[in-house]
Amino acid sequence: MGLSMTYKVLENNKIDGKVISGMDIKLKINQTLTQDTTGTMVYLQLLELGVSKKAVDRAVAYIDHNTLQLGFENADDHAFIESVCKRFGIIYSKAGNGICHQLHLERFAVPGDVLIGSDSHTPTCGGAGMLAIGAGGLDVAIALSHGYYEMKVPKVMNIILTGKRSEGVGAKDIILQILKVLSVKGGVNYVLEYSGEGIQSLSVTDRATICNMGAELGATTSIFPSDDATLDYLKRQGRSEDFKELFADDDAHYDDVLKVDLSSLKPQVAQPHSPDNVIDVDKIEGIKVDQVAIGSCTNASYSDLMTVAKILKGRTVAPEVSLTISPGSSSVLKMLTDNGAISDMIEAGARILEASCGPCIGMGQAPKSDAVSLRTFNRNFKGRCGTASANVYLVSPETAAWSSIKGHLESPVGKTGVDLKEIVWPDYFDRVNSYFVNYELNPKAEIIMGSNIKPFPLNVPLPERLEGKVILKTGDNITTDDIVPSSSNLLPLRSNVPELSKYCFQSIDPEFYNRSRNNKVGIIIGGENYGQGSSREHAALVPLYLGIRAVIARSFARIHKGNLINSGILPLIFESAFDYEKISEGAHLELKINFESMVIEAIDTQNRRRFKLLFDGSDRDFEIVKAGGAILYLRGAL
Ligand code: MIC
Ligand code: SF4
Repeated sequence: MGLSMTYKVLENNKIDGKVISGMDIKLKINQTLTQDTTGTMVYLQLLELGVSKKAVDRAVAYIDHNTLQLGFENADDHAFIESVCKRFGIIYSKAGNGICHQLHLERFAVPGDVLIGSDSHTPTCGGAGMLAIGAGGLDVAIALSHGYYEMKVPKVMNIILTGKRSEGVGAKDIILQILKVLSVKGGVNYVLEYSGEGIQSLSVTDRATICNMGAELGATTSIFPSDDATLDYLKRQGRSEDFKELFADDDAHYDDVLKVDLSSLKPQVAQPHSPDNVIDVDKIEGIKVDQVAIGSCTNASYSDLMTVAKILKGRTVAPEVSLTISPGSSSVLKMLTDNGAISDMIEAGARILEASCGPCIGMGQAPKSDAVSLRTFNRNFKGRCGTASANVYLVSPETAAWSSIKGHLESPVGKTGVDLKEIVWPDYFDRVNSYFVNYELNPKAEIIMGSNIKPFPLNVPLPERLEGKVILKTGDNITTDDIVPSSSNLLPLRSNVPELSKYCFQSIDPEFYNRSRNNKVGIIIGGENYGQGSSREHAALVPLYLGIRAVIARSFARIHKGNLINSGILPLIFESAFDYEKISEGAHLELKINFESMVIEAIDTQNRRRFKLLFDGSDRDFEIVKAGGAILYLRGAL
């Protein structure tokens, strides 16, 4: 039986282990990326690991999230990250250069290579045939310092795209349709591998949009073949030498197959408050819109924004609508400026924002109370936009631009009067270099630490008997935004875990902080897909700081589980779903941990009820938790 693209790349990069689904594997990492809100922790941990140079071919540190400098904190974080880049020879991408995933696709994605990044949307580079995986900060620090990443070999799902989409249906509509079918947990433990005649009509940036939102499916990553379209894109980026072909074998084995017919696909919309709450736009057309925000790592490429410019040209944004546009990169912004597209957007009444994450991570543009906000972004979790009462709908750039003109949600199909089929690319994309600084390795470079940068918490080795109180019991699909919210006020605290801890679970249970503070050992009970969403390891470090030693859930999202393990917090699952129902908040649990079998016997001390829990990880993961987290484990192993 032949190999999938995923397994080919894993075979090529394997240092140790077998490429068999469910087995542990140690992978050589070619590239790493970090962004600023997770980057400070990555680099604090890198310094703690005590190495003097990086162990990957290419490492890039992007400043793209925390670019709103309301005080000294964000700028201090940037200075810290830059100083680490100087010491280790890491490429530094200055604020203003654009969003890490868009930039990495443009400048560094290499088909067939392996990238890990401290951001859940790292899989965006799968659009160019790269195996690009989002991970926790410490995993990226270990890849940077030791050159490897350890993971369970995922299953592979083949998503076959058939037919051709109609004009006005965007790549975003394809991935929204897949979310409708598979749900936010449908991709957990899978790599999604695309094939079929339908992919021929998708450019690399279309493909990147689809891979980007594989993160919302919980997938390990998503990947497209590296074919003529990939070569064409790389040529226009001036780096055809990076091209390598990558296809699955004709008789490749897949664990699952999903067929999506593009010819019958209509524009889609994810309704509040989950990316999988998807419906055809024409089923809810007419909803009055207050804000439209176009941009993010999902939909801010040259093609996306040229499509928007075409729709806006010669028209005016509806009177009560605020339309913002954030380009994905400085190069995209420059090309749109030079070809007049920005002029068309401004004449239509759009607000042009910096090339950065911006409103996607609540860095400005919080909508008014109870607003309806249409966004081309990838997440619409409640409150993430900065306004708790707002309703965020996720749509394609085509639907967003058209609705901004109409003042209400409306499908653009057959209505815009402009040709939306293919956006003609320039022979060569502009490549703005001024925001990239290529630092050379300099072990003597001084590390600059602002006063807001505090040490990260370290755990202690796991005892064989753990007694703790259930501080919180949650339902299903808890996001990392629920655990550690992000907003323009809170993002500057990403380097200051003690301060950030005051906001832990704020929107779910404002008393969580006080209850944990007054308690010694805490336990959280979670439902299905606990910790979905972002890669922020703060969602583990902050609970650790507040004394949480175990999370018992019905199931976990991949990156968050990795972050719990790296922090020495036990990720446990119920042997029987019935036990989830039986435990209540405030219960006092005694956990007897069998270090040999990794089976945990739990006793609810109030009613003496006994039940079994299982450690949700590999033998090595268990060793890490036993040691008190990955830093202590590595110290012991070296
Ligand atoms: C996000 O989209 O939630 C973020 C901000 O990019 C996160 C990273 C973070 O929390 O800093 C992600 O997706 O990993
Ligand atoms: Fe930035 Fe939003 Fe993409 Fe996260 S999802 S990297 S915040 S643009």
